Amino acid sequence: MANQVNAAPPLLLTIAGFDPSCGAGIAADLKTFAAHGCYGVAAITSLTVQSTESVQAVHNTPSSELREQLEILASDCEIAAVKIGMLGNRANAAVVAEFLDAHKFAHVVHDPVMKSSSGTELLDGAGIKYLVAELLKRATVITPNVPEAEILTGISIKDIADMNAVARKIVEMGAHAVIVKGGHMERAVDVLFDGEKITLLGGDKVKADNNHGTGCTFASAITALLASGRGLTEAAMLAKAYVTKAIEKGYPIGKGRIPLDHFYRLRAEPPARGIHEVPQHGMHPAAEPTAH
Ligand code: PXL
Repeated sequence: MANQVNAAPPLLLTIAGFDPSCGAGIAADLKTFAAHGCYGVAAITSLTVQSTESVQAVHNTPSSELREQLEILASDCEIAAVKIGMLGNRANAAVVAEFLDAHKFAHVVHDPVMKSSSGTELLDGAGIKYLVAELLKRATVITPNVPEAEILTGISIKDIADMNAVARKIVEMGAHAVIVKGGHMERAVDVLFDGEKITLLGGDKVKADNNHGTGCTFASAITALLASGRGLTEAAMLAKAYVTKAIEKGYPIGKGRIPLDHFYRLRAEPPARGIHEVPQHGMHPAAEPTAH
């Protein structure tokens, strides 16, 4: 038994920022990977100072350090898929492009994080330009929310028809596939365009205003599902179902925004059967544990 080597599940890499309250960023990504039966590794683009209430500061990782983090992982592990989140600035975005070119991963899911919900900049202006010019085309799928899709394309979005137009434009701009997330709209419909066909993904709108980390979680769930062999449409649908439920089951941990419950599936389980406390005293002598 001692020499047995267990087979590893898919190994996923997240390249994102760290949120110490662990609702968004790297921590949300790793929880999502684990909840989908995958092993996550991480390279940190930025250390944020934040609580559930606000982002106080952002300290981007020096790009040479980010490069070292990425290369040591790639030289050691077989990475099945990559999820990209907050990049911080252009220098770190460029390191990521160089890394993707050097390794040609099977799946790259890019959540183009630009601002925190409270409005703090999480990618600088030059970084946004670089993302459009260089990173868009390196992703298997990019997952902007409505404000991010507006910034990427310069088109303002009022309804689902606009979301369709924006999705088509993002593919024209070089993306292989895009999911424009409708969480900011009246109806939470996501628009998926894979270069051939538009698919609308409907779902219940849950108390999304007060939640933190939904975008990170959605992109990470898609990453895990693609690495586990699902196609893009199926992965997007299952990821949306997972995020919706994780929002619904979220509980407050501080004074501000509410993180998702990434492990609601574990908590939904009834207690394991057959486990009980064994009384040691007052039993029939024949059932008493042997005295030493
Ligand atoms: O939800 C966007 C986001 C992504 N990554 C990090 C964040 C945030 C929002 O605050 O802090 C690290």
